[in-house]
Amino acid sequence: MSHSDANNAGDTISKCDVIVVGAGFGGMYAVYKFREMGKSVIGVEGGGDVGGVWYWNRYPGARCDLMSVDYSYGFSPEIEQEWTWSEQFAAQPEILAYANFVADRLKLRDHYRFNTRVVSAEWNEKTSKWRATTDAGDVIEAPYCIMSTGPLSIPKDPDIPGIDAFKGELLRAQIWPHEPVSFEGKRVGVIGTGSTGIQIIQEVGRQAGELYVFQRTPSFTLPMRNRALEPEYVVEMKRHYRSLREAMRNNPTGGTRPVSSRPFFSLPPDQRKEAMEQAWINGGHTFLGSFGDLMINEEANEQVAEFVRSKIGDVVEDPATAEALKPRGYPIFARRPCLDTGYYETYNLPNVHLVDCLNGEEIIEITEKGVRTSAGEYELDMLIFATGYDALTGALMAIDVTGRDGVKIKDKWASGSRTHLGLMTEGFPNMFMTCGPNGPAALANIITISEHDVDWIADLMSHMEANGYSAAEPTLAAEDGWMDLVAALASRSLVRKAKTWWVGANVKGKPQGLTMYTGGFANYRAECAKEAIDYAGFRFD
Ligand code: N01
Repeated sequence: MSHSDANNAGDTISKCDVIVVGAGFGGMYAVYKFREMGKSVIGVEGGGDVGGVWYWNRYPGARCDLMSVDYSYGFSPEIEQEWTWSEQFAAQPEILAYANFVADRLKLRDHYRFNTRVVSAEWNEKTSKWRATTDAGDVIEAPYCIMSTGPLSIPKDPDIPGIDAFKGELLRAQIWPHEPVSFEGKRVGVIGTGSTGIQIIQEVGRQAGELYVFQRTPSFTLPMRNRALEPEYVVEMKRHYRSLREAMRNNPTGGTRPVSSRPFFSLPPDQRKEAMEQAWINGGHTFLGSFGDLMINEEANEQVAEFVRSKIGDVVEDPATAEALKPRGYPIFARRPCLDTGYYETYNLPNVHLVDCLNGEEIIEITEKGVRTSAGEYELDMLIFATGYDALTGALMAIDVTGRDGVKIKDKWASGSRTHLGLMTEGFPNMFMTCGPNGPAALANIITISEHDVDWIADLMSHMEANGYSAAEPTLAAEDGWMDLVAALASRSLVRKAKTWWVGANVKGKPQGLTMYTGGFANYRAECAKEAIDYAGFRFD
């Protein structure tokens, strides 16, 4: 069990074996796993309860675009049997209910300090311990520190002057109010047309008096084709969970989505068209499962992009609006592909207006009354930001992390994140990340990755304890090797060709580039397993 001492200043120092930062799916599993290993664990979470991004993202229409069978834990056969998903793609309230169910069932809340943020973490070389300080002034000491801070947890406001001037209701998708919000009869503006904006627009467009969508870069979105799960199917799914999980672990996406090795141009044009029509009918991310080279063959990618553009043209009645909604200038799937339910149809409603901020009306400022573009002022009662996150590294960089020899993570990563396997960074012993930068996070199922990462960390801890080591960190050579591999894979991927949070382009001054591992989850797992054979890339003390 953890215990507390008084420090010199008279404040309380809590001591434990493992500090876990975050109560999203990664942090929750970490708390469970290390507790089951007999360790004392203290978790710290900024939100008022468990759920991570699903605790905060309560905006209308919030829903996961991975199937619920994929987007759930695989470590507990009991939980798999006890929990029943109602839809193929679950909505935020159901996902949050699931997180709460798991927390109750495994008694995870007892370990957490909620409404509390870690503001600094410092490695003490003499004691081989991390010392974390929270915004409540508490100090926690432990040999191990797990950063389950999430790739999408630091909201990003748009870089538009005048945000504070707006006198109407200003809402941020990433920290949506807990109370119900009414849109009825209101003039609502939305800035942001990524996955979040698309979900909000298709929902609020049907409720608001008038909806103005301020679109800078249009996203490609594909039909979700969500459905209720029939009880007979749920029974089948529960019976086959073990083999489904096994398949997920061996899949590049960390999910059950089929993958294809079929090159686009291996089929004659009419059969390619047929395959695309079928993918459109099937919905979800099935395009990526229909052809194997869409992210490396630009011409193949463009043909699929043009197919989707033609579908937009079929749905949207006003030709100018349809044209403005058609994404151009970057490869399809290089910006996070979205899944929607009637998104393009929303623009056929008389109260929904697209403001094309890319090829017409640039946003100049936010005013007391609304949004001023180069064409004039839009008066609004409510303005919604769906403008994304300081992603991948933002949450870790928001903590003042100091490693060996006083080196700060924000200095070490000033030109970009550097890790070994996305799990650890040289100079920061015993600090682990789940879904960390330079891993496959964002390109594969986050819950599968989190479970994998926590299990891998647990194995390393067991190895250290079996050998009497108190500190472990990757060697610089291992880190260099990993970063070289990440860069080599990235150089082939079309993902680098769009300006998105995936490449750090959405935050001013952030180092740019594709530094996620693009080799797929199954290969990532194999790389991590290879390291765990002898930990040749590690230095132990
Ligand atoms: O954020 P984003 P998000 N003026 O960064 C616009 C996951 N997710 O919250 O591209 C005008 O993708 C910006 O425009 P531009 C998923 O992984 C999943 O939507 O910079 N516009 C862009 O349109 C996703 O990728 C699910 O030109 C401005 C938008 O804001 C990730 O979260 C649901 C602007 C930001 O898009 C993040 O998605 C929701 C400005 N000054 C989220 N500044 C599902 O599972 C920014 N924008 C379904």
